[in-house]
Amino acid sequence: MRYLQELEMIAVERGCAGLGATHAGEFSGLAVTLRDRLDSGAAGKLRFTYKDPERAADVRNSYPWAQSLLVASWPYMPGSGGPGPSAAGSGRIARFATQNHYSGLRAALEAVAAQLEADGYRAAVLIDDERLVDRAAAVRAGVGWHGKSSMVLDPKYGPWLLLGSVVTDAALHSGIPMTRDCGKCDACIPACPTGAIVAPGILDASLCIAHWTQVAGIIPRRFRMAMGDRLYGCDECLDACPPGHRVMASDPHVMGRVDLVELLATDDETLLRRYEHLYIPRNNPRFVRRNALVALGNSAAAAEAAGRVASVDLERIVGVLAGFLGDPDELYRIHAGWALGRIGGRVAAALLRARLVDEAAPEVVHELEHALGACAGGRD
Ligand code: B12
Repeated sequence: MRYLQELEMIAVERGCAGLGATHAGEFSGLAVTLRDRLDSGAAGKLRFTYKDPERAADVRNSYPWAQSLLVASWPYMPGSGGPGPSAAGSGRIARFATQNHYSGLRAALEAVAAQLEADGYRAAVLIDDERLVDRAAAVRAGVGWHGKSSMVLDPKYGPWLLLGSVVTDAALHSGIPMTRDCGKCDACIPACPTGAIVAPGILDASLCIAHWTQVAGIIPRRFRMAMGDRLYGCDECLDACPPGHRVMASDPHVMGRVDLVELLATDDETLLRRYEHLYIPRNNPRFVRRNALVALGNSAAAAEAAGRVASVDLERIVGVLAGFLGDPDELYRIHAGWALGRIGGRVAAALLRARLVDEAAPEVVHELEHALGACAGGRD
């Protein structure tokens, strides 16, 4: 117990909210849960822990010597502020990604691992890894409880926590899971714009906006309007969570606002450097630009509807979208076309009509026709 307290001190001194321990045995029922979600489509398109459910459900499959898991939570609020007011041409990044919040957690866990190694034990740091379901480990180690949003919460920081573990062959006392739960509160469930929390504690990733900002390919049309001005991630269920409100209110900083027009003019190398802390599918910046096109259309349409955009700014935005409408990359033509349809008006309609004359790709034609219809009738 004393040894665990010493290790917790190392983590807390480096900024962790807490460190708990649990045995390294299998998480019962987890492999079946992962398989069920894969089979039903609720895992969405991201793989990570779903790549090999049996492996992710028992860390000893990856580390046969493992005896214990030391699990830390990292409060990234205060320190991530909020996105501030929206404006035409401005997008937002979810708070967990406004900067590399994982680096502090990693440094803390590496210090814990170094101490274990200095004391003759084996140790490996696992954060956001395919080989461990971080939330299952955190709950069993007593560092938080499973919220109805599926986030792990603690009483002080609510859901504004990142999680990570050290696997070790030291046999450390197991933590006691928190007895707290969300009680009658279910504020997160109606707060989700796409109904992704399908039952208390169960997220259907295929309906989650954060998921669609992080996968490759075309964003299905029915999620594009719901994305709003989000460039990456989504915080709606976290924002709505009462245990997190105090810490949110204590952070006045405006962070995570992005100039979408500037982003769309930025070269690949610069974008990859700027967002190296984000998970970008195939490390390909075209997926960041795809998100930016959707967010640009939404932000301009919302500002126009509210009478908050100067015509010169709107013209500039329409001009940027028109440029992508002629791009060789179909992905850009599809999302730029949609964004023009979202903004609507005579100029957007004329641009879409002109593009349709030259467009040969059937999927793009279909999207552009839909966008033209939206210009006329306000469809999404
Ligand atoms: C894939 C993934 C995603 C996917 C799918 C998320 C999901 N729910 O599975 C997407 C892209 C949607 C996503 C989104 C986000 N993610 Co993510 N993601 C992951 C990743 C890589 C794997 C998650 C996983 O294995 N899920 C498998 C399923 C089975 O686990 P689960 O959903 O937690 O399921 C548990 C509950 O359903 C619970 N349960 C079952 N029945 C019931 C019943 C009740 C009543 C209750 C209360 C609970 C409950 O038991 C299950 C097993 O523990 C982890 C990192 C990792 N290696 O673990 C990060 C991780 C979960 N993500 C994280 C974050 C920060 C986010 C976002 C907040 C980012 C953002 N702002 O956009 C959102 C939150 C959306 C949400 N409400 O979950 C953090 C969560 C920290 C925390 N405090 O919980 C993690 C742990 C990363 C990290 N190392 O910190 N993520």
